[in-house]
Amino acid sequence: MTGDRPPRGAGMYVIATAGHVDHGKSTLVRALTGIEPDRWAEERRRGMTIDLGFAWTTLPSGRRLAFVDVPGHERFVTNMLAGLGPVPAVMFVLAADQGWQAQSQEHWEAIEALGVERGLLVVTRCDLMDPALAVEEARERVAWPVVTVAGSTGEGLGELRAALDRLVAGLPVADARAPVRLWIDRAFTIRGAGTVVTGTLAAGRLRVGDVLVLDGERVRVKGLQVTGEAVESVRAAARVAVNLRGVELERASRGKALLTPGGWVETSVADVRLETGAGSGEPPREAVLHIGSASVPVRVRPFGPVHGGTAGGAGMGSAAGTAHAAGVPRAHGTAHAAGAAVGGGARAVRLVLARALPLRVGDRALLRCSGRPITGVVVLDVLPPPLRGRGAGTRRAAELAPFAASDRATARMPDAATVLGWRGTVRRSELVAMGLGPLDVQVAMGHDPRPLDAQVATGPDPRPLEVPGAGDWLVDAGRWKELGERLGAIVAEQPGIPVDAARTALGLPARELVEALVRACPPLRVSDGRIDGDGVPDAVAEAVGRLREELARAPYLAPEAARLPELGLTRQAVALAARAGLVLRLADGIVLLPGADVAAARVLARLPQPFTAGDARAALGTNRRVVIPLLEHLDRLRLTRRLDERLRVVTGEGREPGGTGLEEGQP
Ligand SMILES: Nc1nc2c(ncn2[C@@H]2O[C@H](COP(=O)(O)OP(=O)(O)OP(=O)(O)O)[C@@H](O)[C@H]2O)c(=O)[nH]1
Ligand SMILES: [Mg+2]
Repeated sequence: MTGDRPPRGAGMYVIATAGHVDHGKSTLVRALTGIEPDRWAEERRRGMTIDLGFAWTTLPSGRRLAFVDVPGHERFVTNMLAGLGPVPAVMFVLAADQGWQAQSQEHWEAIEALGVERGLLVVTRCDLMDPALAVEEARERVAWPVVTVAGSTGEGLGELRAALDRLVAGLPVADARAPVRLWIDRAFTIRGAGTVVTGTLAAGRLRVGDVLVLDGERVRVKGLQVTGEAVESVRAAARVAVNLRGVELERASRGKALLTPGGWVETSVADVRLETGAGSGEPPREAVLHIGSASVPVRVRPFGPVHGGTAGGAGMGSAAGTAHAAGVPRAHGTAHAAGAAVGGGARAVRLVLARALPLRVGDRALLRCSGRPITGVVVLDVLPPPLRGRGAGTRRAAELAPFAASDRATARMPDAATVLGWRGTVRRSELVAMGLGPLDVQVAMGHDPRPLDAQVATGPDPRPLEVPGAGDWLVDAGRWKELGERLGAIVAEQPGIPVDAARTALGLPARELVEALVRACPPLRVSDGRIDGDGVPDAVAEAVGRLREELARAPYLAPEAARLPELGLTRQAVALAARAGLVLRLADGIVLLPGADVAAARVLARLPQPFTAGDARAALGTNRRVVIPLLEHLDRLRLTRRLDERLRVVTGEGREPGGTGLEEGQP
């Protein structure tokens, strides 16, 4: 069977075995594939599977099927779970002469907790006893099709192959475009080739030369094998062996994962819903989390109880579900609105992992704790907020309550809009890495044509979720509106605030978000890296009025620096008025009215050319303190030109009658 060449294009499938020790799992795999799954001498000596075994065959249809053969002994449950973790279906084996045993039960609970819904029940050793009783026992628990066989005599294997063909034909097609998370289940070295890891590729595709992430570091795929044959590329599902360039064996142990760069969040904190086994009593404080081939000790932190509500997890869920189905961004704070209880069988808890794992929203995993039944968990958030301060746990519980219904049929999952509502601000790439694809989110880039109120409207909106933001950043629409209001208040209080200062004041992560917010909030505008509103504060406008009166008779005789504050023109007021075009600031403490420069050039044009600073001072009726910076300003505007240390001329531009409408000497 090993030499079978599969027909081109036939898919490959991977399933795991399960069942009590000695019930005949490995015997069946051997009989079906011709490959010995018990790889170790110790396993063969003891007649018992200790670690995972791997074997494959071609089914009558031409489909290729690989088995991950697991140990049944209770001491090796961790190994069993490492094999079961990444597969979509199971061949559950029960000995006709032994019936339902302890690890039959434990394996079945694990299968349920991990949400593995497809499988085949194989009652074997039928040569030893009539299978009727065992079949009946199993049927009380397992709703899968049943096949009766005898692994060691070969009886019923034809029917078993046909049943396996039907099983895999009904499996969902693995998504080859998904990011790769190859949970390593074996790692070894081959002389001359270096480190090789194997795993069940459940989704995505691998190519020789690919760069992947292992333990936070980039590694390159040097070679690939699928069921013993070298290949250039492989798409899920498949059993694969990956030869890694320059990776030491210690770095590539079971439970680690090879990841598509940027495709995953590696986290050591996750908020999860407890499913099976969570119905009664307090959850354990410490347990082991099993996901993929990984098993990691975790601390379990329940959130504070939520007061004032009934056991309304499911009810909350359906109410919030309506809003989300309509694709409407949720106003900030809605999640806090209802006091839904997280008790009553529905549980959300925080897991703190002993080491970071690549997790995403919707992942199923299980918790084991000695003396307690297995608990299934579903990941709700992989970048949860730190719980700081009083009431933080209660608030978090309320946020999670709509997703904590223990009833699988009504349980909902947080989507991109939910997470955005929780966080307020999130990177689009982070949502993707969390498993909340970008497809339903279109960033409005601050150009959403609808007014802010409409952007947070609660009415049904058939368009894809449109959220404000900038670049990679998305902002919850309710938060955006609130930020716009706060920015308006900040600018009213501190007109001309630098963009970076506004970013800090608003607690925003990126400058581009502030700029987008300004664009979304007319009449706010950015100039020279500062944010202004419309006009200037009344006090500044009044001070400019007083300046105008003061300059009415002598438009070029700027008030003394000490006089400015008396007029109400503090340094800050001058800066504001200058940016708003209400005054002409020649130098520190020297302020004229706008247009005074052009008018001065016209006066100077009537002087005999060239002229001196003294000539200019007399013609303009001002003093030396003002005339020097004024002339320098005119030089910069190219209205005058300096000939030497003493002399200037008015240029052509300065002499031409301008279209400014300004009267000579009357700016
Ligand atoms: N008579 C008979 N014996 C069988 C049959 N299948 C398995 N056995 C025997 O049962 C014993 C256990 O078989 P295995 O295939 O190693 O059982 P297993 O489920 O893989 O055991 P673990 O991997 O240790 O959990 C071996 O001695 C087999 O020869 C069968 O159909 N008929
Ligand atoms: Mg075995």
